Amino acid sequence: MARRALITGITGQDGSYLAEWLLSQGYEVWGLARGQANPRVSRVRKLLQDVQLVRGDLLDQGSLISAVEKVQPDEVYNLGAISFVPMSWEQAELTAEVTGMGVLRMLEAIRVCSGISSSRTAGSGQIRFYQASSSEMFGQVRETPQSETTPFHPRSPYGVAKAYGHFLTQNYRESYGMYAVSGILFNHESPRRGAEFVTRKVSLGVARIKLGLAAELRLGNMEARRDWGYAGDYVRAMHLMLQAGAPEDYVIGTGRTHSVRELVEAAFSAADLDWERYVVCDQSLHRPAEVDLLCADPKKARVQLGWEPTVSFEELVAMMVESDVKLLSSGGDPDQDSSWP
Ligand code: NAP
Ligand code: G4F
Repeated sequence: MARRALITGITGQDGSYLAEWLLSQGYEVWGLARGQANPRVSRVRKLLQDVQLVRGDLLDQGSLISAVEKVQPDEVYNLGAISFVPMSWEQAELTAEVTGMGVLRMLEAIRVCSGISSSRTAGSGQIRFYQASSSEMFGQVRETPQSETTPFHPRSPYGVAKAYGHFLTQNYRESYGMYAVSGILFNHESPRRGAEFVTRKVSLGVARIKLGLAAELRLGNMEARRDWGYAGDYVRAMHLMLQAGAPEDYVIGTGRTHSVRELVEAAFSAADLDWERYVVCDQSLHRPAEVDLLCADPKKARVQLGWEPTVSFEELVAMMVESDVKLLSSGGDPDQDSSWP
């Protein structure tokens, strides 16, 4: 029988790539979709026709229990979150509820549906759980590169909420013997990345300028450095983590870091444009507390899971610029169905 996976965050970037990867591996894939008339659900229905949807919300414990009961999954991937860091200052409580408490609700749904309690721990054949932890938890980094043993110092309400979810996942593993793991993923991008994140904002900005649809691109902190990889590579790592003999946490990244300035240079040069003519530094886009530098040490994943990234930073940037030039030249709207290649 096909293994069954339930993915929260199915309408997001990672949800789409993970669903495609699991379908290619012979899985029956279910996605948790929220809302009465969520416009992003139709995009999923169009792109991922073989994915089945179940209604539910990370804010609603009962809906998660019903979803787990209905799907009877072998594996649950909890990718749902408020994931845009600046929004976490504007709506800190909502971020805590969805990105933090949502992890508790999902773990509880699995625990209750599996009949696990303090006197009855998980046995073989249990549901395996993946939590989407984040390099934002390292925040003001204590060492570089960052590994599974680097202490956390989150710098945003988002990072704090992720740290809660991370420790809770570890705690359910230790308290109940659940197969529950966290992937500490560094920034990963693609042509399906939300337009609010800097890589996509830049690739869309370059495409608009190239096509004469805009005259400038306004950005915040150009000196921040990130370890940027390709989302299609990172979802393979999520799957590998749930196939390992024992549940453990892993750092996933490329081990290379670039500044926003370098990203901008690469993206404009991919379209034969001189970035200095178009980019405007906008103080209002700076954050109340910044994460200056992130760089992964992915050695454990390489050695224990055999995971390696396949797309370089330069290839990723060129892929995103090319995709957005194509999208906008054909009249596509990045916020609509057509935006997912
Ligand atoms: P994304 O594109 O922003 O997707 C977020 C998903 O969460 C969307 O499908 C959204 O669904 C869903 N969601 C939001 N509120 C929800 C709620 N109340 N109940 C259920 N679902 C809800 O994020 P992503 O880039 O794919 O990232 C996936 C996960 O990995 C997130 O948890 C993110 O924090 C984490 N992460 C991402 C990165 C990265 O670089 N991409 C790195 C480390 C960790 P709607 O359509 O209903 O809004
Ligand atoms: O693309 P960003 O918004 O991503 P950020 O904050 O690193 O978070 C992403 O990666 C995390 C993993 O480390 C995930 F957990 C999280 O969910 C999300 O996917 O910003 C990257 C950097 C920041 O330093 C920001 O200050 O780019 C800088 N930046 C400069 N100008 C900008 C802009 N970021 C955005 N979004 N927009 C700008 O105009």
